[in-house]
Amino acid sequence: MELPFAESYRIKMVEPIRRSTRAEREQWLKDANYNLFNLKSEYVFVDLLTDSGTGAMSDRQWSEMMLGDESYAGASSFHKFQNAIREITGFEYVLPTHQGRAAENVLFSVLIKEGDIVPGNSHFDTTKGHIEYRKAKAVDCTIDEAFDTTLIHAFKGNVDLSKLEKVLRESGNKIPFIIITITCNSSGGQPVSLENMKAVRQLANKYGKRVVMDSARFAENAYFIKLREEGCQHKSIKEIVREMFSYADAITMSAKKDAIVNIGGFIAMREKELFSSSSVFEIMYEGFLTYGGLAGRDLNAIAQGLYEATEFDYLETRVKQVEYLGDKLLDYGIPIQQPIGGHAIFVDAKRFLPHVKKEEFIAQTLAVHLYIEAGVRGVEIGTLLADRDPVTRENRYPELELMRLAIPRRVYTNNHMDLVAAGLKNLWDRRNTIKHGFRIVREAPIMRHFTVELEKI
Ligand code: P71
Repeated sequence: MELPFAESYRIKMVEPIRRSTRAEREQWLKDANYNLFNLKSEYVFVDLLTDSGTGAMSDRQWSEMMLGDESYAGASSFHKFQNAIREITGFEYVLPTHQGRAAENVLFSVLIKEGDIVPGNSHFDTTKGHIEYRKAKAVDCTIDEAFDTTLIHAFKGNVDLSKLEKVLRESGNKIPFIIITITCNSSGGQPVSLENMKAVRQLANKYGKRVVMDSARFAENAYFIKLREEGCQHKSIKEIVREMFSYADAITMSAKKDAIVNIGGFIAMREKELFSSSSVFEIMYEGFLTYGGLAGRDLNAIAQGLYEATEFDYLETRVKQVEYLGDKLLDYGIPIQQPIGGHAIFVDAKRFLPHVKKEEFIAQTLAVHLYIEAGVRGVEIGTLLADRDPVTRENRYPELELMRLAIPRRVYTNNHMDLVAAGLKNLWDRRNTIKHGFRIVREAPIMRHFTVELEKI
């Protein structure tokens, strides 16, 4: 008999979680104004809100926490952190930040000014937020294939080179850099190929532009390259990562994803000049250059996490669990973004709930029903997240209405995945009874999804 696949780790510490009744969940969610961000986490059984900062650190990472050097300046922890980043990414200059969006804030403070245009594959919402906050514009140049959830394509995160070149040709003087998000979260945790990164680099060179990579899930991206890209099967993950980053000038990183820590981030770059100008904002917003909003122990845990996350066995276990859930949903006939991405399952809410109008927040409606059905918390990646147009203040209706089920790293077992799949299957079986969604009662002027208050229609 062929031996089945099994996790490349065992469990040394556990955290209890509690089941609840449907009646309890209905009341809790009503009290939370139907916003899943407002729920107490103890009201959630399986929490798939995000894979960000929710991972389980290894015994080695916890050991590193104990070795943290908490000196204000020049801590050994910073040097460990810097060495790990230099070794793994190949970038010389490193600035720690408290998380990914802080890295964006610091770097974009140097690079973006009012009226600028920043093209890339689907920008993540905090990235877009930091671009728009500076009265600049994010232009989505993702390949069209990404927006058809049924279409199988090995690299649905790829940049459409002709869309990119058109923007470069027409608005070249307003473009400070091109941004590639790896993996592309907004299109479903979909990878970008090495070939595509190289081609973007060549276009950037042709027009004299920088390339920045939003690298939150760079290791998962490298795993897909190893599996899917011609000529990469025999390369190690670490070799692939070095090649990926050889096509970038700078990276922003949310270490809460592929460094498997609960908090942290960084910027890494090649140019000394850019480092010097970023350092000014680093000190203003984040802290001194050798800690940037983090404790020494956090820097140590990130360094160790980066080494672990770029091991093939870890990545295989990680991505296979996401695939396990996705395959189950596909067996039930549930529409999800395919191929299955690296960190999450994205359920196609428009195809799941065809009776709910887009004005009534289709993906949010699905997420609310899943919580009530099974105590599982997903997140809306749809109209609420897409927010209003900053100029017209009209709702933006994205092509895809998705409910994301993000899988924390090394946290849940496949029994939990079975429960999630069963909850969703129950909803799928009675999908025709769900006809109405929600209306907004209160919302913030930017990044409204975190705090929005809703009522049932
Ligand atoms: C995710 C998150 C975290 C999040 C953000 C908004 C709502 C809910 C959860 C964060 C990312 C990301 C990419 C590609 C930058 C950030 C910001 N993602 N780039 O997917 O996915 O990093 O959270 O550390 O500030 O749940 P940060």
